[in-house]
Amino acid sequence: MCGIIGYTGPRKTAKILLEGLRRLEYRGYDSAGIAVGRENAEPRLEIIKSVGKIAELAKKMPEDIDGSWGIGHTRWATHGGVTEANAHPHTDMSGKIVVVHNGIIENHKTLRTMLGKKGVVFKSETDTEVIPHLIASYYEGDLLKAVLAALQHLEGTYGIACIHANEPGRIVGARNGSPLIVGVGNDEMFLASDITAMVAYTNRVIYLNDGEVVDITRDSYTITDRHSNMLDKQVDEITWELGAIEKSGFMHYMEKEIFEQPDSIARAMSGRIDEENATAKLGGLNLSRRQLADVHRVRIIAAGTSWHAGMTGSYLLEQAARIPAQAELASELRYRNPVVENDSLWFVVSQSGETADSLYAMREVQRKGATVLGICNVVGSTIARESDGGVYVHSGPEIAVASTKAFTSQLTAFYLFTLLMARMRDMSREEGQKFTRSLLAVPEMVRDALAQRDHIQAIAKKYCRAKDFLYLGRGILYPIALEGALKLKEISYIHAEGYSAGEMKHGPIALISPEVPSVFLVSDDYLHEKTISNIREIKARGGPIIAVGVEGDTEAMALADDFIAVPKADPRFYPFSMVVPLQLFAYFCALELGRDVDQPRNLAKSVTVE
Ligand code: HGA
Repeated sequence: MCGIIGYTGPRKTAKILLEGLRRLEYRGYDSAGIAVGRENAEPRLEIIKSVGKIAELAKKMPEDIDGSWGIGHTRWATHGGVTEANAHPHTDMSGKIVVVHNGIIENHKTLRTMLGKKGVVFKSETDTEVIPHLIASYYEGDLLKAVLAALQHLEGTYGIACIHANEPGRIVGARNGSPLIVGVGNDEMFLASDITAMVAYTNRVIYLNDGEVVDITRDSYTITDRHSNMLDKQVDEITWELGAIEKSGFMHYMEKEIFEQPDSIARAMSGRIDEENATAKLGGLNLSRRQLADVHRVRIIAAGTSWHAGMTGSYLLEQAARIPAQAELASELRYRNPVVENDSLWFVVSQSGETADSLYAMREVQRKGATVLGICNVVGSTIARESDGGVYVHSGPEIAVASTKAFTSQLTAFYLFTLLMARMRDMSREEGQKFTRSLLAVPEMVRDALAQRDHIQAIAKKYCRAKDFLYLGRGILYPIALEGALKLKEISYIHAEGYSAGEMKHGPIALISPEVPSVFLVSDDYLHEKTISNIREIKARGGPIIAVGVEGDTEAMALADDFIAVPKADPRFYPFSMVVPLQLFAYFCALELGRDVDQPRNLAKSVTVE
């Protein structure tokens, strides 16, 4: 959350910053600002801020604004309302020291009082503003030294970028808990919260770790720890290109990402299936066969959509590999003083690999001796680096705030892991081959589900004015019902509840009326009849039914007011084909209601604050 960009070099700085912010906008979009430095006889900084999206900031940008270094920020407010005064960058009293910040300074009240006593007058309500004032209190002509001294006082999380009007071309950055990446160009340098902001200019990056500080000019960088000890850091090359973060003819990133799923799922399993032995190859787990054989329980830490992927994974692991498994909400687990058993293997699932709740929960269980594997999309992210091993899902950049393709790739990772574990236990080669064939057929299944686009759009048009929805499923489709409801809430702002269909009669059925549609996920497995009974219960009370079911299910078709068919398959794999119609349904409802699909209100991608 919150996006930071810094640039120093010969190009038009304001343009680079604005472009970078547009790419980072999915991280936060309630207000934005930039500071650009000009190297004249009397160097000066120009600061422009605006409430609203980057487009609003762009409108305020003077024609002639230019400079050779600067920083920018797109905000998702945590402390202080959405106002221009609270938008970043923030400055010290002289206006010469300028800071952008991602994170939360937890001791900001104490620091405010301390600085106030020294005569500092604050201009904003943010926690961030203490940082430039603190730096100013130590400044004696060297920005790096002053930043290092100021950092000693800060408690909480931060990724910061800082400039001084009198030190042209120099940017100092520091990281503790919020991502920060250095981009190394030819005669130019970048600093940003994520790679998307600079991939148009360089593919050479350095990932900063917590506790590291970087000092850049257009042709140099030095990285130290907070005690000025020099660090020798590796420069990584990123392999994906600009096209991966463009809309490529689609109206929204979300639509593009939904339609990319046959490819992204195929990528997630590419090179990881051993057809000969009907098992999976997951080199990144860093666990021996013996260690894997000793796993008696799996626990999965995640939040939001990733939690739904983890929950689906837990059902599958239990069913197919006969390993007890449980998905845990990261924000709950961390403060529950969790019991870490010796024979448990832990997973942490996070698209960005930066989700604060999941990261802190992971650290907590690692502290208690757990081995934690990461399932992440973003290569080099904090969770990917700090976990004990894991699986990259290779979805490619996911820009829409509502996750779609990362979800199905996370599912793929769990299906691969289940295959591996099951084959080490009770699953026969023959059964393994059947499972493998089904897994390899998933991209095609998803393609078939996507072909229902127009039909789903028509259904969305019919129902999108409803105020409340219920999403209902049983067994492995229960987490998919939760995911469907979450998608609808996130982007259309329609209230939706996901429930286990069997749980309806224990309370939620009281909500049923002709105004409250229920979306049912109907498998053709051992739960089919039970689910059909649940549909009848709703129907008897006048509730409209939209059913996502299997081709040829005449019973479900006859009962439902609207039916979306997916091809018949091994029922364990329906989570893939059934989540796709729910993604499309949410997308078309949001579109019909004129919502901001890619950047829904109050949300941001990559939740890097608790
Ligand atoms: N605390 C700062 C930065 C917010 C942030 O990082 N959000 O993700 C503020 O409220 O401005």
